[in-house]
Amino acid sequence: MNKYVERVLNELNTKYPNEVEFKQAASEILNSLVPYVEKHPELEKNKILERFVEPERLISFRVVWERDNGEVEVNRAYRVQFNSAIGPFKGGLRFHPSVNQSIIKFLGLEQTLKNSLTGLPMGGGKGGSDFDPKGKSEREIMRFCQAFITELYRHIGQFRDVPAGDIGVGAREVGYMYGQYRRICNESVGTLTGKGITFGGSLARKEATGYGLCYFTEEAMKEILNESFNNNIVVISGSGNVAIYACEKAIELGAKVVAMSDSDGYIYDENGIDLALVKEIKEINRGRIKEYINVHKNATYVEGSSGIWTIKCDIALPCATQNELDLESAKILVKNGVKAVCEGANMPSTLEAAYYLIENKVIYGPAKAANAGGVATSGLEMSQNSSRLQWSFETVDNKLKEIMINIFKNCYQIAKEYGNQYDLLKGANIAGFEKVSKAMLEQGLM
Ligand code: NDP
Ligand code: 2IT
Repeated sequence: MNKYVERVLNELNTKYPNEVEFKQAASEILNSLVPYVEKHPELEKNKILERFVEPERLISFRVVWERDNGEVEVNRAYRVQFNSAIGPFKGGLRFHPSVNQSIIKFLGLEQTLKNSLTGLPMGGGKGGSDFDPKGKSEREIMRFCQAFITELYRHIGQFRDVPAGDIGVGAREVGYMYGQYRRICNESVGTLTGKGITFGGSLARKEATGYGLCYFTEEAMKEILNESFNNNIVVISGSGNVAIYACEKAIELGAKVVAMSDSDGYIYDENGIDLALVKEIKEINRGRIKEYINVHKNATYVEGSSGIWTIKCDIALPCATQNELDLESAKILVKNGVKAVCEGANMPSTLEAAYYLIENKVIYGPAKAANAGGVATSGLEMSQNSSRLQWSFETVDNKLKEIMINIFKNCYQIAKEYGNQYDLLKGANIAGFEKVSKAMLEQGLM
């Protein structure tokens, strides 16, 4: 291991003993940057890695709101403004009971490299709260979103920091937050992305992460294996925004998707998932994935979501959450002949799982590259807002496809340059970091 990288990782251990997810992300990134760091002594001299892993700003705040029955609730919330060297902070907001400082920091660090890979001028940020949207009424969701923005509004802005959605935050929540932001600031400048289409949202933003994941995977299959989605069997974890639109595009590209999940369990349908039904259950009724078998009696439901990786498939698309695919799952996937594992979720594979897939010559599409289509299209939403225009679905979708193909080519090129065409993880980390570190060096000490 490189001494400089080792020292920076050791310092993180001492400073942040409890931030497990953050240190996992930092270790994955820094270890793969070693060959680049060794070629660029100016990085150590200017303490670029030390600066790169320390967020520019970390805001932690209280959110107080009221239940329908008059009960008062108190939640913790965060916004990490990680790195603005190449543009305004940009990244989603996550509402989930597991949210803590470590998770928000890992997401912010990843976002910095992801946004750099899109080729658009966006820095990295992330935020969220330990608020659990499950079981809350529509009005409770609205009151929480309003209370959240009543604190956060002072820290964001179209040129400063532009939040969007993530787990538990979709168009509904973005709508309530944007409404409150507009009310407080008295301006309509599009400060959040993922907005409704009637008030500045971009067509194809809803589909973008899932579609982009498939564009990336399709290009990788074509380049590396001279294959495509066509006639391949696909397993997708999750059944939220990313999973649903990954499923839609994979089917359109000729694949058969046989399994999806939520945090309770997974469904397996050997005839191919009925996506219209999944949309009805999850998007319209906000129900549970097990309801699927009430309609499709041939399908099976299994409690517990991690077993989904035991299903034999050609392409696996983890689209639920961090660390959902461990070494044991990776071994089963490889044994079953998987050709590609591309990540729709952020850091869904554990470090050991990712390295195992790369070693076994599986096409491994790391999250920061493979799921960058969502934030890239958020960048396109910002462009449309600034120019007071709304582009057609086709225009946005074409730009998205071009961006995803470029991201793959860039990562693949660098992976090959550094000696292993299957190490797209190294490719992505170096490609993303090169631009950010140059921008930091050129802008002086800060
Ligand atoms: P959603 O809230 O729409 O869906 C999340 C899905 O993942 C649900 O099916 C949920 O199940 C499941 N899930 C969440 N937490 C867990 C858990 N702890 N264990 C098992 N399953 C879980 O979120 P998104 O689809 O937007 O996000 C999914 C992933 O994609 C996240 O990692 C996110 O960071 C990443 N991502 C999202 C982007 C976007 O544009 N939205 C862009 C890039 C990445 P349940 O309903 O039971 O909670
Ligand atoms: O992880 C991600 O890239 C997102 N949740 C989307 C961020 C955005 O600003 O659109």
